[in-house]
Amino acid sequence: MRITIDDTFWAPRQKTNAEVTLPAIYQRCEETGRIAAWNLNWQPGLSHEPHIFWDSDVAKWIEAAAYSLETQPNPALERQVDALVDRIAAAQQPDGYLNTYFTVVQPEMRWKNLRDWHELYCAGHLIEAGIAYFQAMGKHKLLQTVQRYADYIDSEFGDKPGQKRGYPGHEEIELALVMMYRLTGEKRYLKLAQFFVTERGRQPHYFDLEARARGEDPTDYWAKTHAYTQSHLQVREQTEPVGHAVRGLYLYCAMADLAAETGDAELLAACRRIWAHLTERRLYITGGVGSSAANEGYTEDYDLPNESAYAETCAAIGLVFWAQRMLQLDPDRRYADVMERALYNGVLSGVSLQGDTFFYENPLAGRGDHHRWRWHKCSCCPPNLARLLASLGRYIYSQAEAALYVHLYVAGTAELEISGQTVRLRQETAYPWDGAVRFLVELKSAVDFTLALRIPGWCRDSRLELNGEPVSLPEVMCKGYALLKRTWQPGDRLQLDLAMPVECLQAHPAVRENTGRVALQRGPVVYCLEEVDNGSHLHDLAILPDAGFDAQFEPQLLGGVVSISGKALRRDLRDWQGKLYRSEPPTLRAAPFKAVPYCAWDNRDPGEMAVWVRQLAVNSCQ
Ligand code: FUB
Ligand code: ZN
Repeated sequence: MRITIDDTFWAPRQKTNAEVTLPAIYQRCEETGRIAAWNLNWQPGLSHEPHIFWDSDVAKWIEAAAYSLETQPNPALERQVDALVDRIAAAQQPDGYLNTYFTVVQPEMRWKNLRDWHELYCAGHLIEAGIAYFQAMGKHKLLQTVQRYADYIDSEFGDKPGQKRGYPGHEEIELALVMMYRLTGEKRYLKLAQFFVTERGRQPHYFDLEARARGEDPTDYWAKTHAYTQSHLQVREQTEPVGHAVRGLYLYCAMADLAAETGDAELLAACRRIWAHLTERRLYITGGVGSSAANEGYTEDYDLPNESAYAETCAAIGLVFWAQRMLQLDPDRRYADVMERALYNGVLSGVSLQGDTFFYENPLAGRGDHHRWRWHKCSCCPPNLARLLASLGRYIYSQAEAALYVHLYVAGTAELEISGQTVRLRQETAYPWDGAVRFLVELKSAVDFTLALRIPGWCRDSRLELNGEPVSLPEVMCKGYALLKRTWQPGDRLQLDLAMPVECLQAHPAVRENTGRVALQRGPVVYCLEEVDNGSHLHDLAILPDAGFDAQFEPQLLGGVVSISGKALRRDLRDWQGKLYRSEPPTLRAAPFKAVPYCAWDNRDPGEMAVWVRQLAVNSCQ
């Protein structure tokens, strides 16, 4: 499928990604030694000692560059990638091994600590980069290099005599191997992915065995539990998301991929159980995942603190990857709804509007001291964001035989082959600021197919017209999609109208911090209040039940966003002079408020921020 995006929301971000973010990441990789590491000439005493996850940062940058080159040719960028590919290929060892850290810093430790070190994780990212660059530009060099590496890994790991029965502590390679299988048709890559996934959590536990082999006591494991790496149980027995969020999400992606390729119903069932648990009890309203910094992951059900939310950008991205895979297996809007929530909120907040600074954690409240950084020692998020933004087109549609699914509303075109004919679907919309979407079906002659349009879960009033005639939505709905099965004619037109009033969302009563608070959402966009618009002490502001929300598009604000204003109350601080406690009720004063999209926060003067805001009680007791 060939996708173009020419809207006013994502297209500018893709442009910034290509023109600012990609060069910025490369420059920072260069400044920190990540590029030079591939020369394999680091020696003790020199600065920029390679780190165990550096290769993954560079690989993700190549992957992002590949997706960007696919849609926006850029000879200078292409030359830069080619030069880097030459360095990487030259760094490959005679046996096929390819890792900067374990070649120059600790060569004697190769494959000795799969639990904590990131060899297989880095390998996975390199494989993804090789595939992406080949698919984008038709260039084989990196693909051949990483395929040789995958073959070497295949010879080292498995259940044959002499092979290691290990698997990665940080999942990633599994999904990359499925991609390699899909590209090459070579079953050995699929089998290796299957091995890594199904071996996980078997007893005796591989990570304990290798700890003993290193002379360590496995009970001294710093993370205390194998749940940290989702290896506390075999994957088929797992029922909830545990441990480090990004690791888990990459594993669930691979489980979904394997279920798709092999029809493994148990893997799919495990994915569905974990998905339900995550989305019903552990998901931030922004699509953020993993509330705790201590394990970069999950704690308990409904433990969703705002200010200390970890919600790593990579985790929201991992959720998008997984949602997309679940959608391919089962086109059910529950997956697309979550994918959309993460994309418009907790993913996009990870990068500044200028495109050159990044959040690692994405809290839902702040006191003015949390800001995006130019670079972080652990810089997994920026290139992850860059590769997702550059490949956004892949998330908008999917094709299932003679059906074209539209999961996201983004102006642009999709061109695909159905029953031997080229079908071109054009979307025109100002989404997410406006819920009106026009479709134009461009064909040479009539074609039978199903066009499936997602009616988002957040939308409570939707209308659809085909060539000016109303379509009865209840009659065509299936799992949240309006299925329009017909013989499409050249020039057929559809008009979808999704009402998007401002909604006050409440959290489950078990989410302690959000008691008495609401979050504002309009369409897929979650809002927040910032000090720059509302003054400080945001905790004291209370939205009125009849707040009179007014949503206005402001072209000059934050690159052009819809802001929400309304009525609130605040306590008067002036009559508290000299007192810490008192018995008189507070004096309340009217305080109009203004909310902006969460994804755009921290792009102006620093200050407090809050997604969840107090609301004066709406209902009395019954
Ligand atoms: O360890 C590699 C990456 O760094 C993980 O995916 C992130 O969560 C961060 O820990
Ligand atoms: Zn990250």
